Amino acid sequence: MMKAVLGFLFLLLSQRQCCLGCAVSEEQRPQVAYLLNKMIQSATAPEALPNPSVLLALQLAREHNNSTNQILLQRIAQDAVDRVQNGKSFSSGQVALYALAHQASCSDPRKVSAKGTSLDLVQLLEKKFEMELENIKIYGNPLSNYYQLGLCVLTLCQLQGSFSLSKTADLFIPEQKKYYLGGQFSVDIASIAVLAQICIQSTDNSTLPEANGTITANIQWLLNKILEQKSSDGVIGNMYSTGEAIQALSVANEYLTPESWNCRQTLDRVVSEIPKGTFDHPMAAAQLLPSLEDRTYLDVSTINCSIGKDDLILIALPTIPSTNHHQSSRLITIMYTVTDGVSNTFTDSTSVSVPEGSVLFKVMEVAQEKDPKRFRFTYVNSTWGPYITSVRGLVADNNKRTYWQLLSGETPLSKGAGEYIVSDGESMVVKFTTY
Ligand code: B12
Ligand SMILES: *[C@@H]1O[C@H](CO)[C@@H](O)[C@H](O)[C@H]1NC(C)=O
Ligand SMILES: *[C@@H]1O[C@H](CO)[C@@H](O)[C@H](O)[C@H]1NC(C)=O
Ligand SMILES: *[C@@H]1O[C@H](CO)[C@@H](O)[C@H](O)[C@H]1NC(C)=O
Ligand SMILES: *[C@@H]1O[C@H](CO)[C@@H](O)[C@H](O)[C@H]1NC(C)=O
Ligand SMILES: *[C@@H]1O[C@H](CO)[C@@H](O)[C@H](O)[C@H]1NC(C)=O
Ligand SMILES: *[C@@H]1O[C@H](CO)[C@@H](O)[C@H](O)[C@H]1NC(C)=O
Repeated sequence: MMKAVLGFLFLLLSQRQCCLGCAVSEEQRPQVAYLLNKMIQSATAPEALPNPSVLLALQLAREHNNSTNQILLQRIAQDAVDRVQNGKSFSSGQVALYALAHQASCSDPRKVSAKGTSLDLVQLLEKKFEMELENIKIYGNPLSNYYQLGLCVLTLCQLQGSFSLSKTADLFIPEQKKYYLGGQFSVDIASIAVLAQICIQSTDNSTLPEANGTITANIQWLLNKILEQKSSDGVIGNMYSTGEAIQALSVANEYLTPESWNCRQTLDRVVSEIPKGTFDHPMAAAQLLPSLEDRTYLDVSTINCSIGKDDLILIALPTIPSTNHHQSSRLITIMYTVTDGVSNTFTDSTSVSVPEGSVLFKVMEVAQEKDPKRFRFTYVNSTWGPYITSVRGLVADNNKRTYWQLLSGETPLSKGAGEYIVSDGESMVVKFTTY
């Protein structure tokens, strides 16, 4: 009897260790503060873009600076109203993140007010989600991508928006074009899809058995695929998908066996990268942070708004010297190539000199200046930095699943053009590709 009870307790404890997620240790706390600091610094800079992912992360953190978050909240409220009023682009996933950030800040996403008007972000999201489903029905592809569809469902589920459960169950049924980008399984997309569907299973008791069975099978498949992407050192996918993967695995406890994943190993691995500057980009920090705090995007609806009311929790912010590369005056030489890998209409190369420590974007600018005809390009400023939209007039098109891929030799970069630091003699390639 006693043995059975002990056995049961042991099982409970070991399960807790296994999959319920894990938070950073006391010794690792300074690394969390370092990331919070990075996010706050960049988000409050005058030229910063309004960034709901950063606000969401700051609100999910254990320590806040309420006045900072209040400023950031106002900025995204204003930006949401501005985008709607002036018909600016506002994708489904963006609307979802803006709504989540409001909810996490204890501000009603159904009553977002700025400039004297009030906006219902949940209703807008319902509409955006419908448009995505409509596009899939007609063209077979969403307007955005399945990462954003996951964000839509995750958000509607938590904010009690309305959406069709059976359609949603079918939406996430495994298919190559949903979860793969350029032949590579996307841990990011899969993780958000898991979070969305776990949300449905844990909040909706009216799901029909058939839809519920589909959702269970979807989740199981996704989790297996995510775990297949785990390297022996604990990284899941790449460094930038690991935070979201931790979130997904943490909420999927019931689907996992204790030996399927070692949360501590994965967490220690990503934390060890923080002092190297790997997560200095505010988006990288924002997507990792919830996992360090043993929180997930599904905790948004349970945030206690009474805590952090009056700047009571302040952050002690030690600055860890980061391995920031400084530009020097020494010039280095890069071989720069732009190529149309879809229709093979052109391949042009040039040798470019830039100061040591420059990013790829700088190489592209110098080449453009030298020979605008061949090397002109356009980009948009996204929260991840400059996103290359066209080179030599050839424009990336989501409907045709084309994009401008960045490579070093033949290896795709895991960072954008604004962040990737080039080395002397390196061969940089910007290639029109399908994903
Ligand atoms: C879908 C996606 C793509 C699609 C985007 C088009 C589409 N169909 O929507 C495609 C496949 C084209 C793509 C391309 C790239 N991507 Co991408 N992408 C994603 C993904 C899975 C979701 C983005 C999204 O919709 N977010 C939600 C919406 C609401 O936010 P958003 O800011 O409006 O989203 C837009 C931008 O994020 C932009 N975008 C997508 N990827 C990237 C990468 C960079 C560096 C920038 C500046 C912008 C950008 O496209 C989104 C849709 O318009 C993220 C995963 C993640 N964790 O964020 C990776 C992710 C952002 N991508 C990444 C990378 C590295 C790239 C590439 C640089 C890869 C390469 N070697 O070429 C290129 C960008 C090159 C360029 N032209 O500048 C990394 C960025 C890591 C980092 N530290 O910078 C991520 C985090 C994936 C990962 N785990 O490594 N991507
Ligand atoms: C909190 O934020 C406010 C406004 O951004 C700033 O003035 C203040 O110094 C911050 N406090 C701490 C402890 O960081
Ligand atoms: C759906 O399936 C899950 C997992 O199999 C189960 O725990 C849950 O109770 C089911 N929900 C409903 C409403 O049937
Ligand atoms: C389902 O949830 C609703 C509201 O959350 C509750 O009123 C109802 O009793 C629940 N039904 C079942 C069968 O648990
Ligand atoms: C929220 O926090 C306040 C202050 O700590 C506490 O009094 C209250 O009970 C909490 N509410 C919930 C729902 O946990
Ligand atoms: C900040 O504090 C105020 C009360 O002073 C509270 O109403 C609000 O929800 C808090 N905001 C955030 C973003 O935490
Ligand atoms: C992107 O932002 C930078 C710096 O904030 C600005 O100089 C540049 O003009 C912007 N580019 C575009 C295409 O909006």
